[in-house]
Amino acid sequence: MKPARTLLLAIVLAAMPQACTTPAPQSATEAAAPSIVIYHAEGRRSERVVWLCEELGLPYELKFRRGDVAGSFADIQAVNPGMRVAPTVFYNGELLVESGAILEFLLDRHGGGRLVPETSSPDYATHLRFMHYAEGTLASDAVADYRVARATDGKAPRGEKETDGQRAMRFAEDHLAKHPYFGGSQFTAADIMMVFPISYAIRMNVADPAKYPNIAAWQQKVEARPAFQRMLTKARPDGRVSPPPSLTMP
Ligand SMILES: N[C@@H](CCC(=O)N[C@@H](CS)C(=O)NCC(=O)O)C(=O)O
Repeated sequence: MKPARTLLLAIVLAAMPQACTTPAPQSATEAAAPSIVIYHAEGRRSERVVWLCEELGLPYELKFRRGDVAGSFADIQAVNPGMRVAPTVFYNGELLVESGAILEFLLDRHGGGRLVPETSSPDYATHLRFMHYAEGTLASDAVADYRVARATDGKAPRGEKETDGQRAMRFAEDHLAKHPYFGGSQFTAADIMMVFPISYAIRMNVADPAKYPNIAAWQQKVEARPAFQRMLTKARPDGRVSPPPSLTMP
């Protein structure tokens, strides 16, 4: 073979592997965009996942029957027969339940450090405390108070002695007397977690809102966030649908 032809062949062969390689994705975001399907019921805890996705700018598909909470739960039952619960989320087809765990999972994969303090920060322990306090203490105590009242006289507990739910509200109130957020010095996913049990305790008349002025100011502030407002538009377009009955005032 003539030297010129050998050189040409070498050039062609060197170029071939590149020509056969799969084209690179257009951007890292595009490559990483997951499929997130949120099974939701209006006014329920699945709003937390929608709110977080709105904060992070993460695309998601929202499934619920507008104005029909029972229908929304029937759809959840069909895809998650073992645990009919809102939120039920499918992440690239994988089933996720427990709103706190779902938020942590999405933040680990897609947060890029947003809405979670650095582990070395003094806020980190505060953030973690309220991430878990929201369901582990406040929601469980407020729901227990509500159920006990409904099973007895149906009246809002307003005696001298605090119920467990009221004590859990006071602990949150005292925290906000010293810190602007449940995340500590900044808004974090812990604040997203805390909105549901706090509004539940107030709306159901488990706790007297007049006793929690710091909570009222915090709630106004976090619910004014554009991502919360977008969540409302998409996930609660007609307000609360079929809320459980509030306790009656004694
Ligand atoms: N700890 C769970 C609680 C989930 C939960 O109880 N969700 C309620 C809606 S807010 C539910 O699905 N209840 C079942 C029903 O109403 O049938 C979480 O945070 O995801």
